Amino acid sequence: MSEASQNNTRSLIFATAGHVDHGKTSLVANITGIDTDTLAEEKKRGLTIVPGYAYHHFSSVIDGEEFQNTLGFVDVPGHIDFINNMLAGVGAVDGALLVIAADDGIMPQTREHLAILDLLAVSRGAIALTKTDRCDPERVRSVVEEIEQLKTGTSLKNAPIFPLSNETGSGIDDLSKYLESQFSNDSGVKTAADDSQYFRYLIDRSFVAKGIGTVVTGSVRAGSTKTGANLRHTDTGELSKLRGARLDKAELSEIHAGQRAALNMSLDHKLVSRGDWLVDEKLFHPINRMDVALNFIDSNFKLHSSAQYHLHIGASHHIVNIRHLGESFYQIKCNATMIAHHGDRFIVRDPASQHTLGGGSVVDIFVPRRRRSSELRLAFLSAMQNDSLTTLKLLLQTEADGVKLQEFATNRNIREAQIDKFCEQLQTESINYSALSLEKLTLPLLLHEKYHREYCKEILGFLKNFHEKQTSQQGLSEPALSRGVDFASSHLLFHGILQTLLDSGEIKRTGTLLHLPTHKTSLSAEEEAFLAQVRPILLQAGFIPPRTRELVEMTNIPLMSLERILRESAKAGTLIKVAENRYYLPETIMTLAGFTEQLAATEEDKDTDEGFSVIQFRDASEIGRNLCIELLEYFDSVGFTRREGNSRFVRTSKENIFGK
Ligand SMILES: Nc1nc2c(ncn2[C@@H]2O[C@H](COP(=O)(O)OP(=O)(O)OP(=O)(O)O)[C@@H](O)[C@H]2O)c(=O)[nH]1
Ligand SMILES: [Mg+2]
Repeated sequence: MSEASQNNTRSLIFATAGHVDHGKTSLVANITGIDTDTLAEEKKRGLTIVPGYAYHHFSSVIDGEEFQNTLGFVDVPGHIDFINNMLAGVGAVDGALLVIAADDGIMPQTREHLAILDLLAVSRGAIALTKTDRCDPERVRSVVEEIEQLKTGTSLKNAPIFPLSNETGSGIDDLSKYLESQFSNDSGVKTAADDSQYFRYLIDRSFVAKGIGTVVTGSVRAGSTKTGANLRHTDTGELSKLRGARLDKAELSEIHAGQRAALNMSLDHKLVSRGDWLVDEKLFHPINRMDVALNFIDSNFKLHSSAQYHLHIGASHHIVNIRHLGESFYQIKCNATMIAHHGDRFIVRDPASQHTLGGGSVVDIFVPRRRRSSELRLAFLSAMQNDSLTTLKLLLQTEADGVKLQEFATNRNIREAQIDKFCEQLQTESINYSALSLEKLTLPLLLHEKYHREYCKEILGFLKNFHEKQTSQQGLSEPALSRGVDFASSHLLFHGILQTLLDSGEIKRTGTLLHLPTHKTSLSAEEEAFLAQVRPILLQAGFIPPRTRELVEMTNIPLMSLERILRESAKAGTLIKVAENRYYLPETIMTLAGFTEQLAATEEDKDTDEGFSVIQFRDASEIGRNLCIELLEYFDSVGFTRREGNSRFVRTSKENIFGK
């Protein structure tokens, strides 16, 4: 096959399934001409151990247009000992070929594999009844009847049954034709690049090819990419370049969802294992916990929250704890990192990995730290079970904390352009919301207008009341205001709401103090005179302003009066009180905040995640240790920095706290 026009290439991947020795590998060989049992041990023992891969290429013409189609096969082992390999093989396929030998009939792994396909919701498929050459027609008829019963109520209930013989070749053409016909029924068969999702590719093997370097094989589960692209390897977090791609023997310059492909990557092959992913940088999000919808085969099954279960997701296998949240929702926790997105299917097996217990689909990879099984959270998870736009509408109605689009998009693997389309649709349907830009998030938080208005009303009402009672104070700092209105949600959300009020001019900021625009404390003549005298002194002193007692000497104002005027000035926002005996000019605090941001950024560049210490702050600023502590505690108190043990982190940019 030469390089095909990308828009007209289509792929479907089928996994075989069924009991050991029932003829899966023989059938794939009959359809594709490829023997997938390539390992010496597989040849010696006459059975499949690891998944094998084979392709059947054919072209078809629809409405005068020619398509290049590829039927890919993942041939899995049937032997119970290799169930893990079977699970890795069926983790990312479009359809299944359940193989049952007419002489044996339905056997344990027939049932187990069908149950697994059912839990993975694989509904496209066919059932091959092999070895009919060994049985009389009566036997074939009775096994067909048994299979009809077996598949009832499973995801493969509509899969037709094809009696055939791998030995004589009878019946194989009918099955091949049926599989080929899956391409004319266009449901779910992707052709051109899918631009609504980011690229994600599931790796099943990696090796070194002579003269080429690391080659990985696997399947594109979403999106598309071109050679030359940089992709994130999920296990190491390394960025690696896609040097070339092949589909079977054809060189491709672009690959898209639904295709299996071998990729030549600039990665050390020893670091790559089955189950790792290559993903668009924007999608990279390893997790340790996820909330899922999970069904157990045995409805009486009792889950033990301390037990360690086996999770099979994509092509990887993890040891996990499972906790019931409510209804059919569970939380899965893993010490190793997992890669998953909304809708990914998985299988759970018992602690001894002897039985398949159940399976389900990922609901949310952003798990809240608190109230993990609250009614609100369960309602959130239920809403998440809808298509993206419906979910977004439901969440806007119910989430008083708003919907973080960034998390919504990453969870569901939705590209920004597609998110924009959803937002346009909300506007078309006159759903009113505010888009708050939160720091560190490229996509905004959407807050329904009904909640937004309520928050604003509370904040404005509180400020009005405050001004009436505290006439001499210019306003409150952001944390004080948040405490004042008893804001229960994150400071990021509070900050976003304040920003909308600042933007609309409904509130103003003087220094660190937030207030209604109409409110202004008037300075007495005494205070004006005092400021005129003291400002130059403070300006001159820079980062280390004189203490109150020193100011007494410098200004000749008696201590008691000086303390009173300083207090009044701080309330009015013309000076900032950092410690009991130390006041700063607002602009000096702003400069110090800028200095702090730089120090934090330098430490962040070191990638240690440790923030900066008082000692580092002291050495960099040349301010005495005690004053450093006072300054940093002040920064903590106004919400600019955050302390964790001996480390400090900048919480938000200085403009957000001290204005521009
Ligand atoms: N007579 C007859 N023999 C068959 C047929 N299909 C497969 N066989 C034989 O059955 C044996 C097992 O076939 P395989 O294709 O390796 O079976 P499998 O399902 O791939 O086995 P595992 O991968 O180990 O689960 C081989 O000796 C085949 O030649 C058939 O339709 N008729
Ligand atoms: Mg086999």
